[in-house]
Amino acid sequence: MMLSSFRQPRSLVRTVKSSLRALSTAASEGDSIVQLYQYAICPFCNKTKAVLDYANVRYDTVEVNPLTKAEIKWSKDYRKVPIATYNDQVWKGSDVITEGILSLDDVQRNLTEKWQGTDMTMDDFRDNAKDEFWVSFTNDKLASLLYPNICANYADSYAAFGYVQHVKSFSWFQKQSIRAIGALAMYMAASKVKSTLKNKEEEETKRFRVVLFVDNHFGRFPLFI
Ligand SMILES: N[C@@H](CCC(=O)N[C@@H](CS)C(=O)NCC(=O)O)C(=O)O
Repeated sequence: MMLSSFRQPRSLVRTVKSSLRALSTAASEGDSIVQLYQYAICPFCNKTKAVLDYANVRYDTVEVNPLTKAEIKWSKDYRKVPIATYNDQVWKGSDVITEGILSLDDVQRNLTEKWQGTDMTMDDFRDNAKDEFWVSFTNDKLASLLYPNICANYADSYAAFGYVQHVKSFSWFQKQSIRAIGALAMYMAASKVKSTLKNKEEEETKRFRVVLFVDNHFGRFPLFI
């Protein structure tokens, strides 16, 4: 990087700071930041954040009110979380967001640097059997069975929705209503999932416990047995 020798001290400090920021974070062509619309306890959102963190991408989260979804009212055709925006792009769903992130030049550069001295490549990272296994495990097993496990009864479900108390953008009334109604809705949905699984995997679902964490390229994953 070239610095003008006549630069004022304050602007030099600013330049160094922003250079450091650029080195330590990958996301951003310009100063754009990925905006991630999420529920804090949504497994797909947390899976996406694991990718963002691994790739050292700067992002802001916007907590979506699960009762009104007012924060994503601009998205008419896709009403789930996570959704992410970056510059003029909208990425709908965790896998699309992951692909969007991995297609950014800065991210690719940063990851390639991170893997120096290993045999990992971008192509390998995006498409290999081990990752495919973990992505489908997360989507099909972990994500779909997490809610039935944390919302197994109303008390557990109410406890799981305790996260709303920490969302600064929600009013007192929103916190109480999301917690009470959300917990009931998730408890009912969880019961439905459980009865669907009853024939197939009843015992397996009941026995699910977090027993160990497995390291993967994306970070740490809980493994249920
Ligand atoms: N295939 C999607 C699934 C996303 C999903 O099902 N998200 C749930 C929250 S965990 C959702 O938004 N459900 C609709 C709702 O809350 O009304 C992905 O990978 O992102």
